[in-house]
Order: sequence, then C-alpha cells, then structure tokens
Amino acid sequence: MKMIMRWFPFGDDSVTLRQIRQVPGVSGVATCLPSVPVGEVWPLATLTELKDTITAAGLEMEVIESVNIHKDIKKGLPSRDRYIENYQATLRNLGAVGVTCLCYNFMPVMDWARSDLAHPLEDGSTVLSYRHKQVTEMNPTRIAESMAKKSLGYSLPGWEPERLHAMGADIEFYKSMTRDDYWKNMKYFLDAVVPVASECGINMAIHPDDPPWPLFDLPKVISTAENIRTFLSLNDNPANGLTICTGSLGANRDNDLPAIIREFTKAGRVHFAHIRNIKYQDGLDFDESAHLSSCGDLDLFAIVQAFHDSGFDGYIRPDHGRMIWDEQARPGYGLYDRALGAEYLLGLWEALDKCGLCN
Ligand code: DNO
Repeated sequence: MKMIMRWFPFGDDSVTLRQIRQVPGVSGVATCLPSVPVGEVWPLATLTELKDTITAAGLEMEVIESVNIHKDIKKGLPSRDRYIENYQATLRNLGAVGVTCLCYNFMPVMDWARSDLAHPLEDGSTVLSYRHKQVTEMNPTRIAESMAKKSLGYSLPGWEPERLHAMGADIEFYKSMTRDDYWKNMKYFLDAVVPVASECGINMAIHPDDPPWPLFDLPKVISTAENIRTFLSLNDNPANGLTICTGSLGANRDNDLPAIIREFTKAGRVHFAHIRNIKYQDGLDFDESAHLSSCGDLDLFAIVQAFHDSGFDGYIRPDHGRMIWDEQARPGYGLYDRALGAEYLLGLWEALDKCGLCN
C-alpha cells in the first residue's frame, strides 16, 4: 500500500509539494493537468515537466486524478472515436512518464455535488455538506454558482467552467437515453482504452458516483456492489478497476463498505482508495467529518482492516478534510486535516500489520 495526497499543479493549490513531503509516510501525489481541455491529448512535454517538479520535491507521480472523459463519449455520439483516440494517446504519454494508476469517472454532466462547501461544525471547523432538498431544488448552474462563491478562487475539479454553459442542454439530452445505452457507451469506451492502459502498465480506477444516487434524472450507475459487478464484467481485464471512495459509497447506508472492499480487492480490481468519514443527517443528508471513526458514522477501522486483510497493494489517499486552524485552501483539500487523516490511516495500517505478526 502506498499513501499519497492529492495535489493540484501550476499554482492552483495552497498546499506545496514541500509540505506534502513532510507528512510522514506519504510517498507521492495524485495530480492532473487542468490546463488541457477535456478531450485533448495530454502533452508528453508538460507531463515530463510536471513529473520532474514532483520528483525534485522527493515525491512520486504514479497516480493521475483525473483524465476527464469527453461528453461525446458518454453520449455515444459519432465524434466519440476522435476523443477515444486522444484518450489512448494520453494513456501512452502517462505510461511513458511512469504513471501506474488513473482515477477517472463516467458520471454524466457533473462529477460530485454538495449544497455547502463550508458548513460549520460544533468544533469551529467547516466541512462539505449535502442537503438533498437544497441540491434538487437548485438547477446545476445555481449549484455551481453557489459553490464557486465558497471555493476561495480555487478551481473545483468536476465543475470546470467549460461544463457549465451546456449543463441544461446536457441534462435534457440524457432524458432520452436509457440506462442500457449508457452502459453500452461505457463498454465501448472501456473496450477501446483498457487494452491500451494495460499495455502501458496503467490500472484504470473508476470513481463511484458522488452522491451514490441519481440527481436530475441523470444515469448514475457506479453506486452499489451490484452495479459495480456489472461494471467490472463489461471488460474483464484487471486494468479495468475501481477507486473505492468510502465517503461516496458510504453515503448510501445500505452499502456494506467492508464487504464491498473485501469482494473487489480480493478479485484484484481495486487500485485506488479515497478514504474519508461522513456523519449522516436526516434522510439522504450528510456532513463530511474528520477521519476518526468516532467523528462520523463510518467505521474506519473496519474499512482499513478490510483493505489490509484482502492484501490491498494499491494507493490510498486521505480524502476531503475539514478546514481547520484558520487554513485558507480549496474546500476539502486543505493540508492540515488531510495530514491528520493520513497519519490516522497509517496508524491503523501499522497496527494491523503488527497484530498480524503477533497472532
Ligand atoms: C472529489 C473527487 C472527485 C474525483 C473524480 C474522479 O473530491 O473525489 O472529483 O476526483 O470523480 O474522476
């Protein structure tokens, strides 16, 4: 297992590589090239420059989060083949700079959704929170506007400006698409890119839907053990794998996270883990929380134990943290609480390693 942290390059992060290097046990970063428009090829020269910067700071660049998928691929339009060829070319360039894991998602229109990016907790920290009624009563453009107000000027991955202007039309488009067609479009994409990823030594790791239920009638399909099984069966190559995001899957109280982790890790299909905790509120509502089990409703010990005991050898990153100690950073991605989260997860892992030796 390797512990990494997410980091946004080219001045779009308040957290520095030097700071990340000083978090004990963190060996690398999950990063991206936000400057490349979705659908275009990520240039080898820029990737090489990025890798050199990260390596010079004493960290590894083995994980990319994310290469976003052009919407024509998700919609199954004839123009998708050009974008798929570009995706294949990007995979080759990523392989050439030593990337081994690619986190991405196939969610239509928007990636994740929250009603508040700075919801105050009793301890004076702030967190991302989700109130179902508020989200469904706003249209996506208003959600984006309200999120932008609280993002402190940092880009919000998944809410890139280029998506926003067409959101209304895109939502309309999906009303005429069946779930079956959506799965078919996913398979078409996977069958074209997974063999290339595999040849390049890259494991693809799809991120589950966040939140794990449909919004605005959009086809969201990576949210339960059952539909994850369907997803994996679309293409049997082990390079067609998963990011297990505990906060995303865990928002559905029916999801048995340790069982999901064990099943798919033992099958060799989990390549990346985003680990965080959430506190359930009424109905579908939730607040994100500190990682510690006692701060939320997920049992982080049982979660880490499930990875550990299933022989997980992929990457883990602490996921969204609270904003604490007056830090000013991209919501969810400050340094302090994620560093606390990383140490807690590493502590659980060490204890599990050593318990194994005692038994
Ligand atoms: C949110 C992230 C997601 C994730 C993408 C992967 O904070 O977990 O935006 O990076 O879904 O493509």
